[in-house]
Amino acid sequence: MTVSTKDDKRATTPNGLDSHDVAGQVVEERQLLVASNRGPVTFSQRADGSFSARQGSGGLVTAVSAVLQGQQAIWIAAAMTAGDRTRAAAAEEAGETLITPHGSGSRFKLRFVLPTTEAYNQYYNEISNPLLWFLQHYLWDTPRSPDITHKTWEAWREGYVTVNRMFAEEIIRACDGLDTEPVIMLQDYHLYLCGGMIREMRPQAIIQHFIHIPWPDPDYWRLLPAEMRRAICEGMLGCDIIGFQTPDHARSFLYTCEAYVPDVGVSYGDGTVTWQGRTIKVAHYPISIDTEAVRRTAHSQEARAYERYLPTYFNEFTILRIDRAEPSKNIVRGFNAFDRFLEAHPEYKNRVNFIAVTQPSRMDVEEYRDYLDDMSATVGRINAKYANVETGWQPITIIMGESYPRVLAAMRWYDVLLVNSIIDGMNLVAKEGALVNERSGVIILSEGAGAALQLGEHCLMVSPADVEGTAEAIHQALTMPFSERQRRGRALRELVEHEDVREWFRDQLADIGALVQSRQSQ
Ligand code: GDG
Repeated sequence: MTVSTKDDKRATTPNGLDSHDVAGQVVEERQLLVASNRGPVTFSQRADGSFSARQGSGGLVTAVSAVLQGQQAIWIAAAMTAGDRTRAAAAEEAGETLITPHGSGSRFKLRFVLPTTEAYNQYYNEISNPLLWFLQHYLWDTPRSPDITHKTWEAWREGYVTVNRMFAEEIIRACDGLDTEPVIMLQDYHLYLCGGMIREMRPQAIIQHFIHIPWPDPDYWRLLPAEMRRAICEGMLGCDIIGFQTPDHARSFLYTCEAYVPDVGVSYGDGTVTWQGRTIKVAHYPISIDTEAVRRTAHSQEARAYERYLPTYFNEFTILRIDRAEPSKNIVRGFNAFDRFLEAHPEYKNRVNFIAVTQPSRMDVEEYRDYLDDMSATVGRINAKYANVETGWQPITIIMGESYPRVLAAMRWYDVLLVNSIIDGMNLVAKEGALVNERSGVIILSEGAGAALQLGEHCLMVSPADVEGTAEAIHQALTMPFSERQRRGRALRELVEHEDVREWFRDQLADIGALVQSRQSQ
């Protein structure tokens, strides 16, 4: 088990790591190799041939970039854009194995995996997102989908397996030539097979895999053919430590291994799986945010520039939501709940605005395009129903596009933040809102968000499909006495301040350190 205690979590470096403790020693002695589908930056080539690097969006990149700021880690990612590919080709031509993302302010270096467009498309747009993400967020309308066909199998073999192998091989290349065994930290559902592949090629490897998204019950995994779900579990069991956001998801993984992997031993008490002569630790590490950086960005010049135009969207009361245009975030039901609230409480007409800051996401997947259409159609319907031609009031505005300073600027002023995900690994927006909001805003939080475990007590909790209950929560939030808003707001802020993303990182490293020590003493 973890050997560190709260007391020895002194923050002495930018990462909160102390070379006197186990976590600090790990990074001092060993190279960190982080692998994720999406890299920390995407490259574009300027007219003069030079490259610019731009930080990507999404919860994983936001969190992992934060903890790697001060690390000389190597980040292995798939080249996702034409700019990435050109940058990788330029590096190869120059004989560089590692790319330094100039301008990102980071110390880490990058190595790209370069699958063919076809293989990448099968891995990302046929298996990872429509299949695995949908499965792990219970998004299927099961009487109708999914259909696992020969095309799915083709995408699995030629896409998912192929790209996972490319990642594993690139990681092995990055290990070669290092004096000490590096620490490999795999990220998320795109790389389930990677751990097993690395283990085969390098039995002594130290591998940790963190899953940012939920892990459903074994019954739901049955919707995948036995060969696929078993390959996923066994691939993951190639690791030494498997991390989830919540104890429930960790437990669910143990159940799934017990159900589908032959000859495993599962200890629910210890949180371990024994398989093929090794013991794999399964634990939970709730992710959080880089509180200092989030505050800094929320008050940066770039964010302040939005102070002029964002308030034009606000009203006496402002409800805010911030998400990728993503079915699991339950955006359409959130709009419907607002519609129901206005029906039940017409006295709020003209006085409350709902702002949805939305980033189009995974537009290569049909369900995502359809979902964005559903969002627009719902907003159109609700706005047409209530719009007031005399005052010019329209209840809902969608602000589309990508800008992290803008979302943080908007979070400073909400009265209500709506986070009603169907299910969510954690949900960083809830934590960012809790930290930067300056109006003692109330957070309406889904019971299905991992964040509920830590923040739930001070939020208004809703069941994600409960449109009526969400409408009532909106009313409760808007009529809440200010003193109660303040009390809740303060409690939320303090909670987030005490659970920085560095703790998430540190706790994982401490467990890796303990593992390395126990191996050395054997
Ligand atoms: C996955 C899991 C888990 C928002 N708009 C922009 C932007 N953002 C930032 C937010 C937040 C992040 O992106 C989104 O994080 P979430 O946690 O809300 O959601 P996912 O992207 O689904 O993340 C999730 C997370 O991984 C971490 O483990 O919490 O459960 O699903 O920080 O503020 N960032 C940029 N531009 C925007 O327009 N750059």
